[in-house]
Amino acid sequence: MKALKIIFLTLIALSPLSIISAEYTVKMLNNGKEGLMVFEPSVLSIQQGDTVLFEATDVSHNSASIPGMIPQGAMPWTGAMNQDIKVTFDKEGVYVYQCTPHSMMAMVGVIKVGAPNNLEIIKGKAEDQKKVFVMNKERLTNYLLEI
Ligand SMILES: [Cu+2]
Repeated sequence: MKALKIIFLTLIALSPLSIISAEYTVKMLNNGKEGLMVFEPSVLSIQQGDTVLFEATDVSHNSASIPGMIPQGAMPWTGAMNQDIKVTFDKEGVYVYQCTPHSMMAMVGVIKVGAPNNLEIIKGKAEDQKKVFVMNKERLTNYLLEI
């Protein structure tokens, strides 16, 4: 019986799926530490399998991945306005997302899952994305410097 228990515990310890995944919360805010229309925290470092709850703290926001700014093969997401959305990150890499109505105000966020193996691609795309911003033009560039 004791041997079985040890085998069982060993299996749990060795199985990657059994590692307890963490859950993080990102708030969607009209006004945060970094200014107007921000996700907080704006840059998040998590592990594969972790979940992020994008919380509709203030109204008129959503969270949506930006096409071409997530790892290849990763699942995109588009949250509804004024709604919480939970996203589980199963693929390693850097993800950039935005609030759709405030994309011009650079209401964007960055999530690094495990190793940032697509960072150079994302940095290249960020240069194009910057053209959309009418304010906070350096925000995304600065976020990516934290990765
Ligand atoms: Cu917004």
